[in-house]
Amino acid sequence: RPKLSGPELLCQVKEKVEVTTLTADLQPFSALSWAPLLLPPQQLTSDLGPYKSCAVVSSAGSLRNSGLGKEIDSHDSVLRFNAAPTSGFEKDVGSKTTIRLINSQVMASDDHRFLSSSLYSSGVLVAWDPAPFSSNLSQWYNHTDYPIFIQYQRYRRLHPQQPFYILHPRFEWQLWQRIQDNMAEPIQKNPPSSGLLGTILMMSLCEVVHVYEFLPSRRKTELCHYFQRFYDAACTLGAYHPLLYEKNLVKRMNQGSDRDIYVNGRVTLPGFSAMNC
Ligand code: NCC
Repeated sequence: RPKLSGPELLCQVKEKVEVTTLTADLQPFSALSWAPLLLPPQQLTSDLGPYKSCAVVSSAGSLRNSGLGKEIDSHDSVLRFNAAPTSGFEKDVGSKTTIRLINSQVMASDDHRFLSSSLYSSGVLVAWDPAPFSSNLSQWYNHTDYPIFIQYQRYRRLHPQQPFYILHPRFEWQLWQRIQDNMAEPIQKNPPSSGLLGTILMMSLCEVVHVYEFLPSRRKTELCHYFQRFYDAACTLGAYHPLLYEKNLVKRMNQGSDRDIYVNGRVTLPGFSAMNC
């Protein structure tokens, strides 16, 4: 199989990965008592954006002492992940949060206090759960990895005004397939990390996307998160998620310079709307 160039890879992702979210009209949700009341009527991509410039802020330890906060906040829309805070870390990660992408583990675990913590109560929430490969929505609904739908219902009832979407599992696996088809070896059959899901999500909403410390800069460290004293190289290299392959793909799609990665931990990607395929 020929190795695709950066622009070819970008176009392939644009053509083959649909950024979709669950809507109230979808089976089996349309037939459940809670879902039509609580799930959004429309797709996230028809409700949000388009934005000119967007920032995706990974949670990597290498953001510490980066001084990137002002630059990150200068974007029209900023995406953050899971329990990553801004308070106390503004100098390095900024303070604007437009969208927060959370995995179902965060929604379900007691330590994150998902239902009550103020961390989650501003901006747009987007959640996802690792669905089994090639399962349909009903199979997944009956066997989610973590209780995403129970927590979603609880949260929506407590915060009825806050926009809150759930990623369609088809998006996870279409993106996984792009990684697999562009790698020479078989990769683990687990969905991509929140980092890559969020990056592609933003490419569907923005003209240009800057991703921070997904490809580690010269500040690369075993510190897992910028906000926690916990060290594990697997946070950067991956274990459950095919993270190293995700990073390989993003490196190939990057339109910025290698120096930009090295100095600023910054990758530049075009939004789908700005691509000529
Ligand atoms: O760590 P996590 O990810 O919340 O980080 C968000 C995204 O940032 C990128 N990252 C993070 C740390 C690092 N050193 N390098 C990085 O490149 C990754 O792209 C990552 O996706 C997740 O993907 O949802 C993940 O969530 C955590 C955990 O569930 C949450 O932080 C809540 O505690 C997972 N950790 C565990 O399950 C122990 C992690 O594997 C993936």
